Amino acid sequence: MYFHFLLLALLFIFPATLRSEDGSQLWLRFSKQVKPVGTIQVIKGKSTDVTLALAKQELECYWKGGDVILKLDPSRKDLKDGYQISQHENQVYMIAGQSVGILYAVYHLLRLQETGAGIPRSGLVEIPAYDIRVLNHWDNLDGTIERGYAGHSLWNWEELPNKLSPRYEQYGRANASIGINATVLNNVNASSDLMKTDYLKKVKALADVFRKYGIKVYVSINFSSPQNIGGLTNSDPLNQEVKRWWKSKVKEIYALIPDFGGFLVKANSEGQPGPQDYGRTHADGANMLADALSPYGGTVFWRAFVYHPTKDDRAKQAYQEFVPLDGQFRDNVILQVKNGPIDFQPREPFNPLLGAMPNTAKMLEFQLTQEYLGFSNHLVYLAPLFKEVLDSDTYANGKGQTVSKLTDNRGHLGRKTAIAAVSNIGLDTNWTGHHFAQANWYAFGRLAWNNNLSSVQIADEWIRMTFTGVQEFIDPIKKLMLESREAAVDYMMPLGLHHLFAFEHHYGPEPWGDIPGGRPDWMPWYYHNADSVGLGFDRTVNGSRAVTQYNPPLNKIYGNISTCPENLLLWFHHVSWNYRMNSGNTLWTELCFRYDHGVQKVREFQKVWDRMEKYIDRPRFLAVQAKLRIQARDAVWWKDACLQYFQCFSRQPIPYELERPIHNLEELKKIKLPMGHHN
Ligand code: BDP
Repeated sequence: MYFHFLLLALLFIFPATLRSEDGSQLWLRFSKQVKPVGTIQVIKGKSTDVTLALAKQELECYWKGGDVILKLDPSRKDLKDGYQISQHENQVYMIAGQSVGILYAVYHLLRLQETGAGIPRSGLVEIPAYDIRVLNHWDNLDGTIERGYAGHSLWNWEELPNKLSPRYEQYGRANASIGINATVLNNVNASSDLMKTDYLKKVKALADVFRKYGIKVYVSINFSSPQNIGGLTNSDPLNQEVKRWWKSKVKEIYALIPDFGGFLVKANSEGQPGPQDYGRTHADGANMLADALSPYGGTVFWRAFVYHPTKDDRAKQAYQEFVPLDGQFRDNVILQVKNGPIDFQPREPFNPLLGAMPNTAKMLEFQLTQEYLGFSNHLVYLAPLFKEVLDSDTYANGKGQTVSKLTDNRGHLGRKTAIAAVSNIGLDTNWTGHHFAQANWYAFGRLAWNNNLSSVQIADEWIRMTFTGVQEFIDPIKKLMLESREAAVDYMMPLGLHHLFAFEHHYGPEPWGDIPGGRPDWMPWYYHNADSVGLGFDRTVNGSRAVTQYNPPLNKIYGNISTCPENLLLWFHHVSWNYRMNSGNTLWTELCFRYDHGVQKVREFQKVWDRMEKYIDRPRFLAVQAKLRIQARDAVWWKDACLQYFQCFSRQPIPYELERPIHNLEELKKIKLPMGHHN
């Protein structure tokens, strides 16, 4: 008994030292305070809100400052689900229109506490940049995750709705702490089964857990559901019976989940069914679902990721398909557009659709799961990629129309705004496989809340909360994180190269990849076009003309080899091996230096990391160290594979001052499974 008491006391007094350092707590590593310092007062009128109660509880547990007053003020509609925080003497005053705003304010306060920052004298007001800040899970009903590298799905469909894993609460809390307020539970390559009543009850069970955290549940639907599970003869969106089927399905859903968010739809893309199967347009399909959802306030996210194996450049197809439909979508449809015109490559120009279709609500889709960035083995901090896209000027209607401005609450058409990211989380103890991949989940939430935040600031916050406030750790690790995306671009696909991935797994290099009779637009040669003359995809007016989808002056800037940014050069141009780059190097030499630079960077990251041993716990230190070793080996693999393969065309030596290849090209061609990746 006494022993137990002692143990309990120890746990209470030394939580930080006894805490298991397995990454499971993410950035939420607040230590419990022993004795409350101040009082927490709630002014809430008649509300008996669980979210408010949760907000209060979080403060009571972790707040080490003085008195706090939480005030719900329904008249403050201007705040949306944001909040206002001010400070008078030793008392913090927080106001929000809605209870979720109070919860967000509480996490803001705790973040300031953990990072050692203070509340500005003048106070602060936070209003989210986007209304819907949503994670897309590509989780299948059998528990696997498409492109998931952090274990199985969090959702245990077999045990639901009766058994609720404690992970569901933790998931809700983690998302709420960064302002994420929506989740799409299942894969865009959707099973119709999810629309069956048994499954909808499971969805309801999850929605009931997440509600407290301000998170609304959405699902991906299979467009052929009426036919697949409803017994109808087709799923034609203009068929009255089909419309009725969806209407009654939606009614059933809202009876179970009154605040259900809506549907995400991948239609007529990569073999998925859709309205075009019946000669209808994407607008016909989206509007039919939108009409079913609209009486309940539901939203349709209609994906623009469509392309077909035609003769025309894949990068052009979504634009060609959707631009003629501008203005035809219902108000509760948002077109969900991947950040680039191809597919989540290490670097793409922004998707030209984002600067088109002025009469259609559009939202960005990012990918947190590192399908094309080394899975959960490579340390790649993605905030710089997100910022690059958000800050891109589309020149829609002149200068200054950035992607963020056109998609967030400043540019909206009186409709809801949204931003999505494909999740990188699974059942792994540390949620994301790589401890540093947590930073990408964190960064997405923070940018969805405020797209003006900088990559530096987000990294700084995240490091302080996740690891330590010691400056000797923060400075070098922040630098490493900020350089990591460019390093990955360099060792994988520098200068605008893209899609050199192995077809089977998208992990390692396969620039030689070719499946006889396979779809050309799934083959690396389709993208790199290496030949004896040079390298790259000619998308100028003399080539595929994809440049014409960009607003002036971007069409000219990208279309002219001497003004095209070098980091996108081979995206837009077929460039001769001896072309002079800005550095004075030829294209071939520059390519060699870039690949080498990427490798050297990862070697440097290893050195930086090893010096950090004394500042953090051993388990996480060792885990990251092991991952960096894999990344370093992979970087060399990429460099050796790509340079030796392209050398067959350039017929020039790798500059002699650079490290020589250590792999034999023919051996590399035999690799079938991702190296270093556990299956
Ligand atoms: C590609 C993935 C594929 C997804 C598809 C999509 O390889 O698994 O289904 O995107 O976004 O990146 O629909």
